[in-house]
Amino acid sequence: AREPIGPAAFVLPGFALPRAEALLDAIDGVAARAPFRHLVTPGGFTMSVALTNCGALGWTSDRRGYRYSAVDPDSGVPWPAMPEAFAQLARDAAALAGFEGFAPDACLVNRYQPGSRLSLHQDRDERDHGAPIASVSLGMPAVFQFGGLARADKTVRIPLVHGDVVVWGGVDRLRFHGVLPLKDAPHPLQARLGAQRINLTFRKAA
Ligand code: MD3
Ligand code: FE
Repeated sequence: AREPIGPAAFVLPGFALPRAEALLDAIDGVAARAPFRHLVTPGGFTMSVALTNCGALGWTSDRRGYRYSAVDPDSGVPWPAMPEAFAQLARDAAALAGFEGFAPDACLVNRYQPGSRLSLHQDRDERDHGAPIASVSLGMPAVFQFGGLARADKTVRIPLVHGDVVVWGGVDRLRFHGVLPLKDAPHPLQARLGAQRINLTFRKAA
């Protein structure tokens, strides 16, 4: 099933469910080489969301700005390769949303704990705004905020649960969005993940 949330944005409810355990195995492999960390924004705030990356490019932030980097600034070595299961899922989900041939070169892995939030922002650090972004929600539920092309535009709230995939492209690619502070709530992989939400976002950064 696919539910439109914009002219070129779709929720694919439960699309990643059959692959969730395999995705978590792969995330453990990535985090063993490039541990989750809390980045500092150019404004000097430490993000409540922890992140790591895999793929040719990884998103990072420090006092000097936001950027994509080929190496993990903490270790100086390239980010872990993108697991085949990640690339395949992103490609399959994008195709269902009408974006054939999506080949992401960057995967941000965001980790939320109760209270973690992501304030309203645009994703504009990627070179090619023509490519879509696909995101996969695992673990605790969250409420996603979806706004317009101006920060002040009204936002709608979209609940996302374990296994949901969302694809954004075209005219929806630069819409403001965020995640409300996470509430501790149970989910189907509680025994494995506990009170965490993991979000994978697949991008074409270069
Ligand atoms: C909507 N992550 O990492 S899904 C991010 O759940 C980010 O962790 C959120 O926003 C999360 O930047 C939301 C990803 C997402 C990515 C790009 C978008 C949603 C988007 C671009 C346009 C509209
Ligand atoms: Fe974003």
